[in-house]
Amino acid sequence: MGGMEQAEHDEGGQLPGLAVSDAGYTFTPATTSFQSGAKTQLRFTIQGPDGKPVTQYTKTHEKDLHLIVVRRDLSGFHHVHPRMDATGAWSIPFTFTSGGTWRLYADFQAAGQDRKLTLGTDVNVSGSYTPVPLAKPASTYSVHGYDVTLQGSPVAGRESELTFQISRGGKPVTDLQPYLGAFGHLVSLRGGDLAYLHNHPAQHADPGMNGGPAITFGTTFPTAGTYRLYLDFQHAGAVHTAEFTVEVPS
Ligand SMILES: [Cu+2]
Repeated sequence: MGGMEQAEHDEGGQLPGLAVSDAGYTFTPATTSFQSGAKTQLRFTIQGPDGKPVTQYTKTHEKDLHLIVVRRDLSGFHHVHPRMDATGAWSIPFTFTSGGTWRLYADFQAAGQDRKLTLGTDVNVSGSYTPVPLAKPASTYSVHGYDVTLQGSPVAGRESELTFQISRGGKPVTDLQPYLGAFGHLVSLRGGDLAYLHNHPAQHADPGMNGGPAITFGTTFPTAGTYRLYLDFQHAGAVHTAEFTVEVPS
């Protein structure tokens, strides 16, 4: 799958994740109104250039489609993998934990297309809503007993190297497990418009390999600004997400 790695960026100038429709493909949710705290199904199709739901995909990172769900204030990040039926209808059980406007991103490559697309759409969730201010930039994040440290000095407009060091109980974790073909998946969302960047380490990870404690990414932040970074990694059979706010200077 190494050949699929290049098309992380839209070459047309528009950043991924900002449009509901691109290159003839449209992200079509079955409903855009939900209730917080209620078990529901997220259902949607990707409509193709012929107006019909796409049923054939090229796998990227072991999945036909990756779905990112995040509240528009950048809290409550989820990276999930819905199932598709024979008609091209995708669904996954989901519970929105609070009210507010939430953004869905579908990250996929339609069969026969030479690049990935990330389409985004908003849905509205009723229920109590307290905006969460974006956390101040910090280089460490703790989740489920893991401490994750971010090193790197990102700049706008060219590739920056970001390294995450993962430890647990003060000891470096050296047996990270491959998760969807990589030791880490990094989604970055730009504050203000929620433009979407998705990166993977250069190194491909096969089942049985051990990774860590460092995971390094080459990431190009398109502009100066504030970004929220979400790093998914897998250890001891569980996937964890570490979050960072990063200020990219002009
Ligand atoms: Cu995914």
